[in-house]
Amino acid sequence: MALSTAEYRALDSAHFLHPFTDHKELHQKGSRIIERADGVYLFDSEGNRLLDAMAGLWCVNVGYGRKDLAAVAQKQMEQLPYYNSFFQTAHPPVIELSKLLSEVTPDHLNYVFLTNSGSESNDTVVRMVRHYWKSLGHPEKQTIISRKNAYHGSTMAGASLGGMSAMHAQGGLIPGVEHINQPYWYREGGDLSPEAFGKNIALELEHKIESLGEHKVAAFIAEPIQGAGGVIVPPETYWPTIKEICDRHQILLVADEVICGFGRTGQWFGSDYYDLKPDLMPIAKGLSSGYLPIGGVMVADHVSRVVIEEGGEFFHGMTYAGHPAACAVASANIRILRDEGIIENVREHTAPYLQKRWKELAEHPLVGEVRGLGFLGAMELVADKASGKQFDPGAGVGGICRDLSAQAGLVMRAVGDTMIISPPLIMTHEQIDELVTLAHQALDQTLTAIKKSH
Ligand code: PXG
Repeated sequence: MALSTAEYRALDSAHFLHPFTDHKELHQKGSRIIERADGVYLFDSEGNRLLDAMAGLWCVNVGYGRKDLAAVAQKQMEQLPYYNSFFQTAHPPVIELSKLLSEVTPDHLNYVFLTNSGSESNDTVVRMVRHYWKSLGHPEKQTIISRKNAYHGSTMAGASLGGMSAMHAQGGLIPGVEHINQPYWYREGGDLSPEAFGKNIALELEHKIESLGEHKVAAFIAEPIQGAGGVIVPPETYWPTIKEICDRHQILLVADEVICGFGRTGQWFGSDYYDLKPDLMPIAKGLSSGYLPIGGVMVADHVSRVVIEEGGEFFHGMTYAGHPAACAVASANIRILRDEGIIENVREHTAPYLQKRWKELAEHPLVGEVRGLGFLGAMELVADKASGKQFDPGAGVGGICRDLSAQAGLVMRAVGDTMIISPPLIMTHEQIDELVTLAHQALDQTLTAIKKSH
């Protein structure tokens, strides 16, 4: 089907309900139709080229246009397009992927439960941690502690674990989830140093465990660096304090690596970067670089032992989990990340350069704070640079900047008035320069647009 942009837009508006979208607003504007992609660039139906600083939705880690991944999918679909692993069967791609995952993830994580998405992975986390404690004779250990402004997916359990207030307001949450504050120093740190704030916020976990009763708490879940919440890089004191609290109490630590995994921090996992040693580790996105949908939960040896030896049947699973083509593509993607040295290159060369160049944007009059780590970055747009005063949320400054940025040829994501990047891990020095130049241009144009509207 090759239609004009106007025809695509009309059909899109007539028949397609988009995720996380205000449709009334979209129908007035019309969707941007992305037709193809190569490397770090997207091409739309009007012939525009865009530098994709979001790697799709934080996922296309090896970049677009890998014909070898397409060839792996085709070959696997010809050989065995589908089979399940429910009833005591398996197939070569699912076995190979499970083994590869045990090799690239932290040493104590040697089993994987496969799913089709990050959300399903977090549903699995809820089922598994409760099953684990029940199997050990603690059926009352049910509550999972999470954080405000966290994102753990859009299924009922994912949204409940998440701390997105707008999603919670839509209702339908599952019981047994409690939220503590996030380590968001720039907006919530007050007069404290980042170190003192990080420690205080981590200690909220201890207070929450004490107020709920340790015998009722199953797990704590957190992203090593909050992604969708606005790339919130925790102060250095945060994770060591959290880890120490988890070690001292009988609760499981779940590191949601859906965004931080597969090289985004310059290490294989955020858990490697922060030395978290999680008991469960949900993964998705970079697992297949988004080429096919797949997710999973890595399970620590002491948890898998209970699931295998003491839990009886684990009543949980999805038809397409461990899909042969998705597994084959994920394995090939992991080998690309490993054998082409992509993660080392990010760690040693391109991430330090990206962080240096990205942080130069802090000079801009619109920018209150710039932060980042590895191939993740955030930049807070403010009404007053000195005080950090925010714009009226109704003004939609982040959205204006995102749209002007796309017009200039750069995809950034706006979380409120925070501009976010999470580029493909193959981005070169020259492309990083292009990213920063275009982002600067978008900031200038945003400033002009704001001045005009006053
Ligand atoms: N955990 C984390 C940390 C995520 O970032 C999920 C779980 C859920 O994964 P699935 O595959 O079910 O989407 C995510 C997903 C955004 C945005 O607007 C972020 C995500 C998904 C959609 C939009 O930044 N992250």
